[in-house]
Amino acid sequence: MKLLLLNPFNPVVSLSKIQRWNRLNKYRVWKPLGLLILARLTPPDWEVEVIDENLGPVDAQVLPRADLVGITAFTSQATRAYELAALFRARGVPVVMGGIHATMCLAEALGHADTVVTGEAESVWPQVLADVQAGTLQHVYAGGPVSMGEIPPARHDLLAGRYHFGSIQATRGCPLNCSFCSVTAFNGGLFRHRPIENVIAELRQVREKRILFVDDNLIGTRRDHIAYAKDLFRAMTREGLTQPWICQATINFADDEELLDLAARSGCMGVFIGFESLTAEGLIALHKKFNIQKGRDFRASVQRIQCHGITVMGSFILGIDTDRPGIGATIARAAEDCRLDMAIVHILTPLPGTALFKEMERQGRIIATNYPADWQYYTLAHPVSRYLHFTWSELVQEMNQFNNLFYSYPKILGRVWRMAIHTRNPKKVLLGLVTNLTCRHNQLLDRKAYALRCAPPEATCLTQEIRPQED
Ligand code: B12
Ligand code: SF4
Repeated sequence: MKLLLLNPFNPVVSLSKIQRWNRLNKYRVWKPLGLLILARLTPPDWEVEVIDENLGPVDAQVLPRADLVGITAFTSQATRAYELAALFRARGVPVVMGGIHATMCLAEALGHADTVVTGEAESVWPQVLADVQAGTLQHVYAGGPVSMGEIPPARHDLLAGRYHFGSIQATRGCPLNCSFCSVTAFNGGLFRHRPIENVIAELRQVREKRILFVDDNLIGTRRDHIAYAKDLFRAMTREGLTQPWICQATINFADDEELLDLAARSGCMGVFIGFESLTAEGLIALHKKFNIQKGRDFRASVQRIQCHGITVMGSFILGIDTDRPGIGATIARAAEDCRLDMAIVHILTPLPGTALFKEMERQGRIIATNYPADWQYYTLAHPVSRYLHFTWSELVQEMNQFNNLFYSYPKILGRVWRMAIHTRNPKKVLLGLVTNLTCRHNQLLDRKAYALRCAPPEATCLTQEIRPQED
């Protein structure tokens, strides 16, 4: 039996549109860990092939005939995922979909696939395959939060050599529940940890020289979460598994010197932190009050992390109801003042399943609703709703303003110079330079996409009607 597992590209951000010689590409693609776990869970009487379209688009006509096709998708990949599903189903091949989008939009996904697996798939995937063989495939299989000891090591041997970073996961879920984030809706309210010995055993199997911990929040927020992270980092160092790694974490990463020291010793070279908003009102609107607890000083926090040779990438959200015109430049200046090594700005986007989606839908604010075609714009780089103080083009201008200021060549060089001072490590400096150049290049691609997509007439800001009187 032949199984094809597919990770679709998004034509709006697709690498396949980018010149193939561009050496930055390897830094833009990330191993699809979920599919590599499914490959591991697949019994040996199935021949498995994993295809990541981000490495080059699939031509369904020339692929060998499969007995089953499995497709994963974030929301922004759903448009292409459904196209692929249609191509394979037209050839009589059953298609099963899974992942975050199919879980959050089950009824929609069932209209495009023979079967949908919702939630985490470890507990149900062997049954799906057995049912295919028995000819008794069901429409829906409900996975769900699995016991963390059940997660097998991913098939790291597949797609080896194509990515700059390997990927691994130690925790699932997040103790917080920000209004714009789908993690808690998908992984459940409990923040769960894999047994450390399983993570260590899996780390030995990663082929790439650098590692991305895909965890949404590797360190968590409570004392016991942080104790787990410390034990994990100690075990990595003890076992000599100290290849460079990066992760996502909340800002409290900065608050524990021992944690930072253990992370750095075990190879931590960078952390991605969601700052989201510069104001208390903005953070409250996003349900992320956590960032302002204990009178948090962002700049001091960033510097404490950098003192350990760890670079900090910050992310911010644009278009919150508390944001006002000029916010793009304000964020760029604040990110510079905080001495962030990299920064990225996302447009406030209602992703299905989030509190934000429900709220904006209730208010009738979501206007990119020509589904599934419009899902491809849910990349957080495109406006998809109406915003309180910005029209679509004003929001795009704010985004461009941030990028012009933060990713100008002189600013990039200044940051790389600072990185050289605080890391004293040429490899980290090189990675910092490449990441900065990649962010600069990505936003140039976004601009091309903005130019192709005209704002719909209803893309006014919510305060548009009162503007003439204001003027
Ligand atoms: C790593 C990562 C990335 C990597 C991609 C890696 C990759 N190739 O998969 C990068 C950096 C490229 C990325 C990009 C984006 N990401 Co991202 N990303 C993640 C992250 C942190 C981890 C993904 C992961 O590996 N999880 C671990 C694996 C094991 O879980 P899984 O993929 O869900 O798979 C399990 C199940 O879902 C299921 N399953 C999955 N697929 C399938 C398929 C079948 C057939 C079956 C049966 C089962 C099944 O089985 C698996 C085992 O249980 C997630 C958060 C999260 N917790 O998942 C966000 C997340 C997926 N990303 C998100 C977003 C929004 C984006 C972006 C749109 C925006 C951005 N700038 O970040 C872009 C997308 C750009 C595009 N191409 O359109 C959102 C998606 C929400 C949504 N509704 O779409 C998430 C959930 C984060 C969040 N805070 O909400 N991301
Ligand atoms: S802290 Fe990050 S992962 Fe956790 S809920 Fe908020 S945005 Fe999601």
